[in-house]
Amino acid sequence: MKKEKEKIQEKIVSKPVEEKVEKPKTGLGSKIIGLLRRPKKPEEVGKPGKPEKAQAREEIKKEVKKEEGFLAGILKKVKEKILTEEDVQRFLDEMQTVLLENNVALEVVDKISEELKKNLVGKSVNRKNVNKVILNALKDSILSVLKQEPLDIEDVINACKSENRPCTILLLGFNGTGKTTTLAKLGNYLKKNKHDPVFAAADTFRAAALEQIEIHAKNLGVDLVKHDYGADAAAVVFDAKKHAEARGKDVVLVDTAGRNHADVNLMDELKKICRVNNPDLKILVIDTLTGNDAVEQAKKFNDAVGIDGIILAKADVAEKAGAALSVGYVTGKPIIFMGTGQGYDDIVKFEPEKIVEELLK
Ligand SMILES: Nc1nc2c(ncn2[C@@H]2O[C@H](COP(=O)(O)OP(=O)(O)OP(=O)(O)O)[C@@H](O)[C@H]2O)c(=O)[nH]1
Ligand SMILES: [Mg+2]
Repeated sequence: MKKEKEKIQEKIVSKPVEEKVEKPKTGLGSKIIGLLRRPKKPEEVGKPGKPEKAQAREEIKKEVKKEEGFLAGILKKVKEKILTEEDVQRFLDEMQTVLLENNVALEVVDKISEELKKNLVGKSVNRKNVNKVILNALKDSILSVLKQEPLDIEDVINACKSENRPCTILLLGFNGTGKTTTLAKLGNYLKKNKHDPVFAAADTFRAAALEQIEIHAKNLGVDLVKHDYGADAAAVVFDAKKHAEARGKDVVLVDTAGRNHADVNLMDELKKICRVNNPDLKILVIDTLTGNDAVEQAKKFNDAVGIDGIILAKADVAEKAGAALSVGYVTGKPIIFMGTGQGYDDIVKFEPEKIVEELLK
């Protein structure tokens, strides 16, 4: 009798998590959720009869009919399952591929996998809830890589105010990521929140950069401090700070030239701007459309000047945001805003919980 019972238990324990086969959908969320369903093995396909769960239950009932005491215990085993390393690994293998296909950085994929294993292996779950349990654990692990120490720029501005000095916020990053547009959006956002910013035109390098920021300053009714093309960018910021002090402005928003992190001269110029002016916040603007290079950019700019936060521009047009979403984790610095269009109001606070819901819906 004992042998019989053992055989039945083996059958139950080796039973697959889920038998349903679903048509693949598109998108990161549905792809990952799709992974929660294991397709049938070829030898299982086409087998006639009842679903395995019902079949197993019937067999148990037959075998232990007269032993009512055992029935409850065995049925519990039918309902519950201990997630093994193998169960979790099977899901992880495929999930990792989906994340990598969406440009999520390898170290972030490793971190998510490690968290998932830690939270799931050995966990006893009701078979009906296996998918839900894995999905919730996945949400938690993605959230843990998206969430860094929060940063509210208004808190920093107010802290400077209490010291009776303007707050200097510098935007920096690779060529064309969206720095100047983001600066204009921040100016608009701060004005709406009762601040009084001044713009510093510290991109004295790229053709038409001065005219571009001049238009934004005029449109928004914000003071602009500028020198000529080729002027020392550090001196522009210095003058803008003086201007803010003299006029009682509480924020200096600094536009810097786009630069390749591998260009030593331009990186030296950025270091000089920071050394001379000691900005209160150095914010890296990342183009969400950038692929894996976004992670490299974030690391290099952070190593060079020590960034405080990140803004993801062009989030409205990015399909594979995995790399951009990885930059917070690889630098340990928070993503604070996302650019969602080309208009002045197209900027939203970065809320990791919302992003995770969006990714996995
Ligand atoms: N769709 C969309 N486009 C954006 C966003 N932010 C910036 N852009 C566009 O991206 C392009 C480059 O923006 P800029 O602000 O000039 O970028 P930059 O980093 O200042 O460029 P350089 O100064 O040349 O390094 C422009 O066409 C902007 O309109 C955004 O959030 N969404
Ligand atoms: Mg610019």
